[in-house]
Amino acid sequence: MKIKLAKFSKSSPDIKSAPTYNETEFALLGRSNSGKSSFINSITLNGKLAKTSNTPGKTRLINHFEITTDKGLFIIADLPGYGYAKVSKTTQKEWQKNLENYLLKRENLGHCFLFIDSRHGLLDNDMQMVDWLILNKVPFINILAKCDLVKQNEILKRKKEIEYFTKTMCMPFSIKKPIYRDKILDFIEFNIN
Ligand SMILES: Nc1nc2c(ncn2[C@@H]2O[C@H](COP(=O)(O)OP(=O)(O)OP(=O)(O)O)[C@@H](O)[C@H]2O)c(=O)[nH]1
Ligand SMILES: [Mg+2]
Repeated sequence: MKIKLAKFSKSSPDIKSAPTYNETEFALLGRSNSGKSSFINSITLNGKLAKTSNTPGKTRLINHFEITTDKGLFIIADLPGYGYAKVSKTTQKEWQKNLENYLLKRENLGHCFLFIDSRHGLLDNDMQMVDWLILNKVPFINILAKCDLVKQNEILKRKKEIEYFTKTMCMPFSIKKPIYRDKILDFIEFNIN
């Protein structure tokens, strides 16, 4: 599958103000700083499309992107990262509720991509997210992000651990290694209408 055009659509605070689409949407989910926005830039080969940062908590709104390919259009939703330590527990809970509401009600949602930093593996709040996704039957796969920062045997170990715990596939990814990009695009192509 070839990307023809990638366009930012809109930032929305919640599902009510989000743009509606008939096309399949992939929602990026995961801790703050796990590499979600960088993934968009890497997949679309457009380094400036989504804002990335060394400071966790960069993405605080739901950002939609429309991606035109030779196989049709698909949507990416960049969701606010969870586990951002610098905000109060009450605010974190509010964000989490907002996130869950989005995932439960978004009609064109295909799969969630759950981002896990390969250096840390599944942390407590990731496990809670996984439990919630399974309980609510929200389809997801895992993205083992920043794979360039760990050794090959570590990648395999983490991948196995994650697949065992989540009972769903885990795809390694790195913005520095094009081979992973091709595999994700194959997955998306297979899952768009
Ligand atoms: N080495 C390496 N660094 C990465 C990779 N992906 C992302 N990063 C870095 O990790 C940091 C965070 O990336 P973001 O894409 O902004 O993370 P995010 O998940 O969107 O974070 P929030 O918006 O806070 O939820 C940035 O400094 C990126 O350059 C990767 O594959 N390899
Ligand atoms: Mg981000």
